[in-house]
Amino acid sequence: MIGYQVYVRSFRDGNLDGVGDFKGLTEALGYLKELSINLVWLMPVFSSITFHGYDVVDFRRFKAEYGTKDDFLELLRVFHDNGIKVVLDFPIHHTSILHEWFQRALRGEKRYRDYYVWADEDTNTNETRDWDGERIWHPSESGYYRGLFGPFTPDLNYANESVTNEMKEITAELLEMGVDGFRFDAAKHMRDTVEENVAFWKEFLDGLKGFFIAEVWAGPEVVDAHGEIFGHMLNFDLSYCVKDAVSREDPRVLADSITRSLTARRYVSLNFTSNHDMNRLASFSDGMDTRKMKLVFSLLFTLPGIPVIFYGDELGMRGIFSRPHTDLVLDPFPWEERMCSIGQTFWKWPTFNDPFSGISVDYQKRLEDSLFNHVVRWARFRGENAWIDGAEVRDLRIEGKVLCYNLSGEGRELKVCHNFSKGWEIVEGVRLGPFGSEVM
Ligand code: ACG
Ligand code: CA
Repeated sequence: MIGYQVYVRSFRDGNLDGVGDFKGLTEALGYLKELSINLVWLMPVFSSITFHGYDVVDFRRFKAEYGTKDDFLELLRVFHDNGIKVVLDFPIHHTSILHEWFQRALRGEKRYRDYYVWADEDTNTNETRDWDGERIWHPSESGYYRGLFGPFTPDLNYANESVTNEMKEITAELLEMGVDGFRFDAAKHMRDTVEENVAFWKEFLDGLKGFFIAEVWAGPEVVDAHGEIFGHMLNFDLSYCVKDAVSREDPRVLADSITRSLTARRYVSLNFTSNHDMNRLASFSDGMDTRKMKLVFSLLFTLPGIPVIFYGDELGMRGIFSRPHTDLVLDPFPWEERMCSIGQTFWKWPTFNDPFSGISVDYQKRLEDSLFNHVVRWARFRGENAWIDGAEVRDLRIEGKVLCYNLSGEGRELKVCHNFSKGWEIVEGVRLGPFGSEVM
């Protein structure tokens, strides 16, 4: 399988208003097929007032500018007819302060007050997040409420069965509608301890059938603890290390990560190029040149799990992550150099990827050795070798700057070598060009 993470607003426009939408995305089918994509993850599409959509106002409505429910159903129909699964980003850990439930809570309605988490006498309202020191408790006219991701997104109270049941119902409705599954946002934060959190999800997903991915941004141990329940886990460790290794021209960092995060697992690992919470692939560290980006793709397409492309990384779109301006990694996707053709989105001026940057789809398709064509070739290889998803990595070995390993599964076996250096290398009788890869 090959996955593609789409930010709908920036991807493709279907009604000439410059804002990406369901219709545009449906029309991009041909493009996705060129990349052999069979899993599409849509960043939040529910009604919300922000550009990112992680603060949902109504889980039963789509963002108006993305289209109607019928447009969405048509998208599902077309993608399903073409063997593509559609997975929705599902930020159910919190809601927007504008969600009706929170508004009613603020008005003092007991039922809805219990939908959220309020401070009592024992609460330390100066408590901060362990990873960046931001405050967790926020004042309101009716007391302090918990909002792990800030004051605009109060946390839902999953200790309250009514909340769990209501969210389960919404989840079931979406599956019923034809959605294939979800990327559960902030999945590690539903409960205080890892054990409780795992138990929560076990119960929540009980009886629901779908393609479930968890965003548990943590080290392999915590990811593993959740693995069996979801079946698919975003692999932050590997996704970071693959870029770090290529960037430093040293395969050891990656070899360690493969051993740590990709060997003998009871779930499928999602190995992504980058995502909306970090610098884009092309802007990793001090920036990656095309040859290095190519190697990252060659690696991701020859490792077990599911490679996931963050829209535009296949073009080498740049983007430096910064909070709160998280749109800096969400530039409009450049279909052609002028960025002014049918389907082009232009809801904002691109921050890093101006018109005529030489990265558009149209431009790169004409260049035989472009990054895009490189990705298409490897994607085709991977499409023809789907068994690699569940393969095992054997005999991981490093010789100088070359990493070799064997992949085995379903009675098949391949030997793969990757060169992390600028020069030519000959290892195990294989001749490898600068940052080149060979599969035997
Ligand atoms: C998700 C979405 C994100 C979204 C929200 C909220 C959650 O992808 O776009 O924000 O709906 C934490 C959470 C994640 C969260 C990110 C943004 N992502 O766990 O669920 O924050 C450490 C912490 C992680 C932390 C990460 C952030 O442990 O928990 O993620 O830092 O940088 C090694 C370690 C690992 C460590 C990393 C990095 O890998 O193993 O533990 O992670 O190093 O140091 C959106 C918007 C926001 C808005 C919000 C409402 O983007 O602006 O405020 O919605
Ligand atoms: Ca539009």
